[in-house]
Formats: sequence, C-alpha cells, structure tokens
Amino acid sequence: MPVIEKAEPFPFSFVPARTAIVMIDMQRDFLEPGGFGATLGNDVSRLAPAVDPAARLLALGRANGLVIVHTRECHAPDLSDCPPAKRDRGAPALRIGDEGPMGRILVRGAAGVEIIPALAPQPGEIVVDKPGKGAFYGTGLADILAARGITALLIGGVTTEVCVQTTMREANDRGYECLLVEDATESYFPDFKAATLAMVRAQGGIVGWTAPVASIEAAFAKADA
Ligand code: TIU
Repeated sequence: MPVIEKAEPFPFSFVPARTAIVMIDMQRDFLEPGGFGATLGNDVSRLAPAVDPAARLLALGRANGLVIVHTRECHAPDLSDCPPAKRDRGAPALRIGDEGPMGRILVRGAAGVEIIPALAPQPGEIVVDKPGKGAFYGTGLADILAARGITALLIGGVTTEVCVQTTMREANDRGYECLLVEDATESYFPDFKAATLAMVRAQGGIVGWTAPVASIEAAFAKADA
C-alpha cells in the first residue's frame, strides 16, 4: 500500500483502487483573462503555478489506474441552478450568464467553462458540473464515488480557499480520507492558500492531510519497488 511519508500532519496511507483524484475547476473561466475570475477583479496569472503539478498528479493517477474526476463550476443556460444570491453578489465587471470574451460567464457550453487544454479530461474520466462551490452540492458526485468503492480523495485545483476547501470539507463530513495536494492547488490570494493548508491539517488533521505532488510520486515509486 502506498504511504505518503511527507504528508502532514502525519503519513497518509491509501489503497489505489479505493482512491480518486478530484481535480477542481481547472477551467478557462478561472485561469485565463476575460473569464469569471478576472471579472471579480483577480489577477488570474496567480493560478498558473498549479498547472504543472496538477498535470503530474493526473499523470500519476492515469499510470496507476486511479479513478479521476474533474469538476467544472457552471450553470444551466437558463440560470435555473444559479441562485440570485450568487449572481447578484458584489459588483463584478460581468455577472454569471453575461456574454464575455469566452462566451457566457460560467454557463455550460461556453468556451470559458472548458477545462484548460493542459489538464483536459481523457476518455473514461468523469466530469462533474457543479452549481456551487462544493463539488457534492447539487451533483451526483457522492453516488459516482460510492459506485466505485472510493474512500479516499487526492484533491487539487482552484481556488484553494473557495471551491477546493469547500469540497474538501464536504468530503470530510461524508467520511472520505482527504489529502489536499499542496502545489496542485492555487489561490488568487497567497495568504488564503497558506491559511487553508494550515487549517485543514491543524488539530490532528481536522479536515484532512496535505502533501506536495512529489511525495505522492515517491509513495507510488516506493510501493512499486
Ligand atoms: N472566486 C474564487 O476564488 N473561486 C470561485 O469562485 N470558484 C472556485 O474556486 N472554483
């Protein structure tokens, strides 16, 4: 059984056949100019450092036969699954559903909703469209994981303190062992990323574990040796 020795707050053991990678919202709308993240006033270039580690995590999952789930934050074209409280919040340059340079902001079918090409889902991988920040709310994710006997999640994606942390907390409450992959996640706010990593692993791993992707690669290499 692979053991991620460098995981914090203590080593993380997992059974590959019962472990899924959950890659959260690595969409053009968050990582590229002109999308939802930019309309909120964020510097979207801050998310770029997570792309290569996320690609390494996906490659590891593919090489070892892990279940791979990609999520996308997006809404139906009629916005029936977008509460006004979400659409009307604040004063963004463009609101959810408005026409932007990559099509309608966070609306299914728009170019901006697609996962960035470097992390594109491969055949057989699962893509879950989610209307909220957490990947369990209003989706079939719990049933998808249960049907595959999944008990542990390796989580990456963006942004660390919004959709990633919300998903990790939802998963933790549902009984999954969750590890947040430190360099495969990013935030528009470095302090918020650091705080999230610290708070999930505090108190003996109150929400779960954290570890860099290299330590997961090392765990597989050692298990194979
Ligand atoms: N704004 C922000 O940091 N994130 C989101 O709105 N969604 C996700 O985190 N995917």
